[in-house]
Amino acid sequence: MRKFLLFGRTGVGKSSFVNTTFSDYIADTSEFEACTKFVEHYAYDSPLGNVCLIDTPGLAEEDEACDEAYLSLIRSKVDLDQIYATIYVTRLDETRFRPDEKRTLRLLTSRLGASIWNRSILVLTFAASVPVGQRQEAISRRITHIEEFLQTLTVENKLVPQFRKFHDYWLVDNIVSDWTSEGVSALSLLTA
Ligand SMILES: Nc1nc2c(ncn2[C@@H]2O[C@H](COP(=O)(O)OP(=O)(O)O)[C@@H](O)[C@H]2O)c(=O)[nH]1
Ligand SMILES: [Mg+2]
Repeated sequence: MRKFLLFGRTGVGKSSFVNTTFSDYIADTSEFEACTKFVEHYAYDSPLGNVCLIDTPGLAEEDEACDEAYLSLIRSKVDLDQIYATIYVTRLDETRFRPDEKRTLRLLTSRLGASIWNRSILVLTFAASVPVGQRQEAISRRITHIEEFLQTLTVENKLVPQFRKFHDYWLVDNIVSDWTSEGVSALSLLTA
């Protein structure tokens, strides 16, 4: 069973991604309040293979103390050695590289260890919210911001292993289904 650990800020679409992947409403999602207060394991025996997605509480929802509590919860509920890959979820349609995202990346790295990025996938949600003509530029900008930040963070703090790049990048829209004609199912990527 391949286990994937999802993390990212509140409202970026982590729980929705679980639903998109399993094509069923199993993880609670919410427009108004962060609703994942627990670390939830969703396992699915698919014809393509057995996959487990671990949904976690959204970070950067309130203050840093709240984030610390969520990270302790993740540490106590998840055996990081058993994780096949981590999935960092963030929105494609944010134009600025926001301070709360930097803080989230810094906290994740310092509390869970730089090795969480060893085999990590960057999932960019809200793809349909960016007009087609601007999508490629938005993708490059988001990837560059996040990767350069993690590279600098691990180098300056002498963290091992040094971050280089994400293993893979997936463009997702959890709500709009007809935004691209080139889509493949998330499940096929997770089991590939
Ligand atoms: N348009 C659009 N809305 C999304 C997408 N992903 C999530 N949402 C919406 O954003 C809100 C927060 O999503 P949720 O999955 O609860 O985020 P989480 O806090 O990261 O688990 C919900 O209202 C979702 O319907 C997406 O890819 N596109
Ligand atoms: Mg959630």
